[in-house]
Amino acid sequence: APLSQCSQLSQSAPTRMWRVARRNDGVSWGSTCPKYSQVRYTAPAVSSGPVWADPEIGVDSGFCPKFNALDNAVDRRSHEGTYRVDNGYPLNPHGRTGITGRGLLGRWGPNHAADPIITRWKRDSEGRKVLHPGSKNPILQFVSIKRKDCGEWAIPGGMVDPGERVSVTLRREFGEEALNALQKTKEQRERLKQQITELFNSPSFQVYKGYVDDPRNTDNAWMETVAVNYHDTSGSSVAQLPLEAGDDAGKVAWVEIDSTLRLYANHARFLEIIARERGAHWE
Ligand code: RP5
Ligand code: MG
Ligand code: MG
Repeated sequence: APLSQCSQLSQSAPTRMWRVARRNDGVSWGSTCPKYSQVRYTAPAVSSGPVWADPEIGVDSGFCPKFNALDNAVDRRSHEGTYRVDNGYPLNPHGRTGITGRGLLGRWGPNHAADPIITRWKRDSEGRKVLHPGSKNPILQFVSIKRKDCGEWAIPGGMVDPGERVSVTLRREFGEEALNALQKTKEQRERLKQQITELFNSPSFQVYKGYVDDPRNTDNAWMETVAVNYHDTSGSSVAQLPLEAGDDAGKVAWVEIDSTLRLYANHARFLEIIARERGAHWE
Protein backbone atom coordinates (compact mmCIF):
# COMPACT_ATOMS: atom_id res chain seq x y z
CA ALA A 1 0.00 0.00 0.00
CA PRO A 2 1.28 3.50 -0.73
CA LEU A 3 2.59 5.34 2.30
CA SER A 4 0.22 7.98 3.53
CA GLN A 5 1.49 11.53 3.53
CA CYS A 6 1.16 11.24 7.27
CA SER A 7 4.27 9.10 7.31
CA GLN A 8 5.98 12.49 7.45
CA LEU A 9 4.22 13.38 10.68
CA SER A 10 7.40 13.10 12.65
CA GLN A 11 10.87 13.15 11.21
CA SER A 12 12.22 11.24 14.17
CA ALA A 13 9.78 8.37 13.75
CA PRO A 14 11.03 5.59 11.49
CA THR A 15 8.88 5.59 8.32
CA ARG A 16 8.16 1.92 8.77
CA MET A 17 6.21 2.64 11.92
CA TRP A 18 3.68 4.68 10.04
CA ARG A 19 3.31 2.09 7.33
CA VAL A 20 2.59 -0.57 9.93
CA ALA A 21 0.49 1.74 12.04
CA ARG A 22 -1.64 3.04 9.20
CA ARG A 23 -4.50 0.52 9.54
CA ASN A 24 -5.08 -1.96 12.28
CA ASP A 25 -8.31 -3.69 11.40
CA GLY A 26 -8.18 -7.42 11.65
CA VAL A 27 -5.13 -7.93 13.82
CA SER A 28 -6.75 -8.81 17.11
CA TRP A 29 -5.03 -9.26 20.46
CA GLY A 30 -6.21 -12.85 20.68
CA SER A 31 -4.70 -14.05 17.42
CA THR A 32 -1.16 -15.31 17.47
CA CYS A 33 1.03 -13.17 15.35
CA PRO A 34 4.49 -14.77 15.04
CA LYS A 35 6.02 -12.10 12.80
CA TYR A 36 4.75 -9.31 15.01
CA SER A 37 7.62 -7.17 16.20
CA GLN A 38 6.89 -4.08 18.18
CA VAL A 39 8.50 -0.68 18.00
CA ARG A 40 8.18 1.43 21.09
CA TYR A 41 7.76 5.11 20.36
CA THR A 42 6.76 8.18 22.31
CA ALA A 43 7.33 11.51 20.56
CA PRO A 44 9.62 14.00 22.36
CA ALA A 45 6.74 16.51 22.33
CA VAL A 46 4.78 14.02 24.47
CA SER A 47 7.56 12.75 26.77
CA SER A 48 8.67 16.31 27.60
CA GLY A 49 5.51 16.53 29.72
CA PRO A 50 3.17 19.21 28.29
CA VAL A 51 -0.15 19.80 30.15
CA TRP A 52 -2.10 17.79 27.56
CA ALA A 53 0.01 14.63 28.00
CA ASP A 54 0.07 11.93 30.69
CA PRO A 55 3.37 10.92 32.36
CA GLU A 56 4.93 7.52 31.74
CA ILE A 57 3.13 4.68 33.50
CA GLY A 58 4.98 2.87 36.26
CA VAL A 59 6.51 2.77 39.71
CA ASP A 60 9.21 5.29 38.77
CA SER A 61 6.73 7.99 37.85
CA GLY A 62 4.13 6.82 40.37
CA PHE A 63 1.57 7.29 37.62
CA CYS A 64 -1.11 4.62 37.50
CA PRO A 65 -4.18 5.94 35.66
CA LYS A 66 -7.70 4.56 36.19
CA PHE A 67 -8.67 2.97 32.91
CA ASN A 68 -12.24 2.43 31.71
CA ALA A 69 -13.27 5.18 34.15
CA LEU A 70 -13.55 8.92 34.57
CA ASP A 71 -10.10 9.55 36.05
CA ASN A 72 -10.41 12.93 37.78
CA ALA A 73 -11.35 15.18 34.84
CA VAL A 74 -9.75 12.90 32.22
CA ASP A 75 -12.27 10.60 30.58
CA ARG A 76 -10.54 7.26 30.02
CA ARG A 77 -13.75 5.47 29.05
CA SER A 78 -14.05 4.30 25.47
CA HIS A 79 -17.08 4.85 23.21
CA GLU A 80 -16.43 1.27 22.07
CA GLY A 81 -17.04 -0.38 25.46
CA THR A 82 -14.56 -1.83 27.93
CA TYR A 83 -11.02 -2.20 26.59
CA ARG A 84 -8.39 -4.57 27.92
CA VAL A 85 -5.56 -3.50 30.22
CA ASP A 86 -2.40 -5.61 30.12
CA ASN A 87 0.22 -5.13 32.87
CA GLY A 88 -1.06 -1.61 33.51
CA TYR A 89 -1.11 -0.68 29.80
CA PRO A 90 -4.39 -0.14 27.90
CA LEU A 91 -4.82 -2.17 24.70
CA ASN A 92 -6.17 -0.67 21.47
CA PRO A 93 -9.70 -2.09 21.01
CA HIS A 94 -9.10 -2.44 17.25
CA GLY A 95 -6.02 -4.62 17.70
CA ARG A 96 -2.32 -4.32 17.04
CA THR A 97 -0.70 -1.42 15.20
CA GLY A 98 2.99 -2.36 15.35
CA ILE A 99 3.84 0.46 17.76
CA THR A 100 3.71 0.48 21.55
CA GLY A 101 3.88 3.59 23.70
CA ARG A 102 1.90 6.67 22.79
CA GLY A 103 3.60 7.89 19.63
CA LEU A 104 2.28 11.41 19.07
CA LEU A 105 -0.75 11.07 21.35
CA GLY A 106 -0.86 12.54 24.85
CA ARG A 107 -3.17 10.13 26.67
CA TRP A 108 -2.79 6.45 27.42
CA GLY A 109 -5.93 4.72 26.12
CA PRO A 110 -8.62 6.76 24.36
CA ASN A 111 -7.77 10.31 23.28
CA HIS A 112 -11.14 12.01 22.92
CA ALA A 113 -11.81 14.44 20.09
CA ALA A 114 -14.87 16.17 18.62
CA ASP A 115 -15.48 16.85 14.92
CA PRO A 116 -17.86 19.68 13.87
CA ILE A 117 -19.16 19.10 10.34
CA ILE A 118 -20.69 22.32 9.02
CA THR A 119 -22.70 21.90 5.80
CA ARG A 120 -24.66 24.05 3.35
CA TRP A 121 -26.27 23.41 -0.04
CA LYS A 122 -24.36 24.42 -3.14
CA ARG A 123 -26.36 27.27 -4.73
CA ASP A 124 -26.24 29.14 -8.04
CA SER A 125 -26.04 32.93 -8.36
CA GLU A 126 -29.84 33.17 -7.97
CA GLY A 127 -29.71 31.18 -4.72
CA ARG A 128 -31.22 27.98 -6.17
CA LYS A 129 -29.84 24.62 -5.04
CA VAL A 130 -27.55 23.10 -7.65
CA LEU A 131 -28.46 19.51 -8.63
CA HIS A 132 -25.82 17.02 -9.70
CA PRO A 133 -26.34 16.25 -13.42
CA GLY A 134 -25.84 12.51 -12.81
CA SER A 135 -27.66 11.69 -9.59
CA LYS A 136 -30.11 14.67 -9.83
CA ASN A 137 -29.59 15.17 -6.10
CA PRO A 138 -28.63 18.52 -4.52
CA ILE A 139 -24.94 18.95 -3.73
CA LEU A 140 -23.69 19.49 -0.18
CA GLN A 141 -20.59 21.47 0.78
CA PHE A 142 -18.75 21.32 4.09
CA VAL A 143 -16.11 23.41 5.84
CA SER A 144 -12.82 21.55 5.44
CA ILE A 145 -9.34 22.39 6.72
CA LYS A 146 -5.90 21.37 5.51
CA ARG A 147 -4.01 19.94 8.48
CA LYS A 148 -0.61 21.50 9.08
CA ASP A 149 0.87 18.26 10.48
CA CYS A 150 0.43 16.05 7.42
CA GLY A 151 -1.07 18.26 4.70
CA GLU A 152 -4.25 16.20 4.37
CA TRP A 153 -7.71 17.80 4.17
CA ALA A 154 -9.89 17.01 7.17
CA ILE A 155 -12.79 18.04 9.37
CA PRO A 156 -11.77 20.93 11.70
CA GLY A 157 -11.82 18.71 14.80
CA GLY A 158 -9.80 18.78 17.97
CA MET A 159 -9.25 17.30 21.39
CA VAL A 160 -11.80 17.52 24.19
CA ASP A 161 -10.11 19.31 27.11
CA PRO A 162 -10.38 17.62 30.53
CA GLY A 163 -13.87 18.28 31.89
CA GLU A 164 -15.00 20.07 28.73
CA ARG A 165 -18.46 19.39 27.31
CA VAL A 166 -18.33 17.99 23.77
CA SER A 167 -20.76 20.67 22.56
CA VAL A 168 -18.23 23.28 23.75
CA THR A 169 -15.31 21.50 22.04
CA LEU A 170 -17.22 21.37 18.75
CA ARG A 171 -17.83 25.13 18.75
CA ARG A 172 -14.37 26.03 20.08
CA GLU A 173 -12.46 23.93 17.54
CA PHE A 174 -14.56 25.30 14.66
CA GLY A 175 -13.77 28.82 15.89
CA GLU A 176 -10.04 28.14 16.27
CA GLU A 177 -9.40 26.23 13.05
CA ALA A 178 -11.94 27.65 10.58
CA LEU A 179 -12.37 31.24 11.86
CA ASN A 180 -8.91 31.84 13.39
CA ALA A 181 -10.58 32.94 16.63
CA LEU A 182 -7.35 32.62 18.67
CA GLN A 183 -5.80 35.51 16.73
CA LYS A 184 -8.79 37.85 17.09
CA THR A 185 -9.41 40.61 19.60
CA LYS A 186 -11.93 40.01 22.37
CA GLU A 187 -14.51 42.14 20.53
CA GLN A 188 -14.00 40.29 17.23
CA ARG A 189 -14.30 36.95 19.03
CA GLU A 190 -17.60 38.03 20.61
CA ARG A 191 -18.98 38.94 17.17
CA LEU A 192 -17.92 35.62 15.68
CA LYS A 193 -19.49 33.83 18.61
CA GLN A 194 -22.80 35.61 18.01
CA GLN A 195 -22.63 34.70 14.31
CA ILE A 196 -22.16 30.97 14.95
CA THR A 197 -24.36 30.61 18.04
CA GLU A 198 -27.57 30.29 16.05
CA LEU A 199 -26.16 27.47 13.96
CA PHE A 200 -24.58 25.60 16.86
CA ASN A 201 -27.87 25.85 18.80
CA SER A 202 -29.96 24.62 15.86
CA PRO A 203 -31.00 20.94 15.65
CA SER A 204 -27.88 18.90 14.97
CA PHE A 205 -27.28 15.35 13.84
CA GLN A 206 -24.78 13.05 15.57
CA VAL A 207 -23.05 11.37 12.67
CA TYR A 208 -20.56 9.13 14.42
CA LYS A 209 -19.27 8.23 17.85
CA GLY A 210 -16.33 5.87 18.28
CA TYR A 211 -12.83 4.87 17.22
CA VAL A 212 -11.04 6.96 14.57
CA ASP A 213 -8.72 5.24 12.11
CA ASP A 214 -6.10 7.91 12.85
CA PRO A 215 -2.48 7.48 11.64
CA ARG A 216 -1.26 8.39 15.14
CA ASN A 217 -2.90 5.38 16.83
CA THR A 218 -0.67 2.91 18.67
CA ASP A 219 -1.23 -0.30 20.64
CA ASN A 220 -1.68 1.76 23.82
CA ALA A 221 -3.14 5.09 22.66
CA TRP A 222 -5.82 5.80 20.08
CA MET A 223 -8.22 8.49 18.83
CA GLU A 224 -11.97 8.44 19.40
CA THR A 225 -14.43 11.11 18.34
CA VAL A 226 -17.97 12.41 18.36
CA ALA A 227 -18.78 13.87 14.94
CA VAL A 228 -21.77 16.20 14.74
CA ASN A 229 -23.37 17.79 11.68
CA TYR A 230 -24.72 21.36 11.83
CA HIS A 231 -26.55 22.23 8.64
CA ASP A 232 -27.22 25.75 7.42
CA THR A 233 -30.61 25.04 5.83
CA SER A 234 -31.31 28.50 4.45
CA GLY A 235 -27.74 29.42 3.53
CA SER A 236 -27.98 32.56 5.65
CA SER A 237 -25.92 31.86 8.79
CA VAL A 238 -22.49 30.19 8.42
CA ALA A 239 -22.75 30.25 4.67
CA GLN A 240 -21.80 33.93 5.07
CA LEU A 241 -19.00 33.49 7.61
CA PRO A 242 -15.52 34.84 6.85
CA LEU A 243 -13.51 31.59 6.82
CA GLU A 244 -9.89 32.00 7.94
CA ALA A 245 -7.56 29.13 8.83
CA GLY A 246 -6.03 29.10 12.31
CA ASP A 247 -4.22 27.00 14.92
CA ASP A 248 -3.42 23.52 13.51
CA ALA A 249 -5.15 24.34 10.17
CA GLY A 250 -3.11 25.73 7.26
CA LYS A 251 -6.04 26.36 4.89
CA VAL A 252 -9.82 26.37 5.10
CA ALA A 253 -12.45 26.10 2.35
CA TRP A 254 -15.99 25.03 1.49
CA VAL A 255 -15.54 21.66 -0.23
CA GLU A 256 -18.11 19.69 -2.26
CA ILE A 257 -19.13 16.35 -0.84
CA ASP A 258 -19.04 13.27 -3.08
CA SER A 259 -17.54 9.80 -3.21
CA THR A 260 -14.25 11.05 -4.72
CA LEU A 261 -13.35 12.92 -1.50
CA ARG A 262 -10.04 11.81 0.01
CA LEU A 263 -9.73 12.98 3.60
CA TYR A 264 -7.67 12.39 6.74
CA ALA A 265 -8.33 9.17 8.71
CA ASN A 266 -11.92 7.92 8.17
CA HIS A 267 -13.41 11.43 7.87
CA ALA A 268 -14.80 10.79 4.35
CA ARG A 269 -16.97 8.04 5.82
CA PHE A 270 -18.64 10.61 8.13
CA LEU A 271 -19.49 12.75 5.09
CA GLU A 272 -20.99 9.79 3.27
CA ILE A 273 -23.33 9.23 6.22
CA ILE A 274 -24.41 12.90 6.09
CA ALA A 275 -24.92 12.89 2.29
CA ARG A 276 -27.12 9.80 2.48
CA GLU A 277 -29.05 11.08 5.53
CA ARG A 278 -29.78 14.43 3.86
CA GLY A 279 -30.60 12.99 0.43
CA ALA A 280 -27.64 14.76 -1.13
CA HIS A 281 -25.46 13.72 -4.07
CA TRP A 282 -22.83 11.13 -3.18
CA GLU A 283 -22.09 9.08 -6.34
C1 RP5 B 1 -8.89 12.93 14.41
O1 RP5 B 1 -7.95 13.87 14.90
C2 RP5 B 1 -10.21 13.39 14.94
O2 RP5 B 1 -11.27 12.91 14.13
C3 RP5 B 1 -10.07 14.91 14.93
O3 RP5 B 1 -10.44 15.44 13.68
C4 RP5 B 1 -8.57 15.13 15.12
C5 RP5 B 1 -8.20 15.66 16.48
O4 RP5 B 1 -6.81 15.80 16.61
P1 RP5 B 1 -6.07 17.19 16.39
O5 RP5 B 1 -6.74 17.88 15.21
O6 RP5 B 1 -6.26 18.00 17.64
O7 RP5 B 1 -4.66 16.84 16.09
O8 RP5 B 1 -8.58 11.64 14.84
MG1 MG C 1 -7.51 22.38 17.14
MG1 MG D 1 -7.48 19.83 14.98
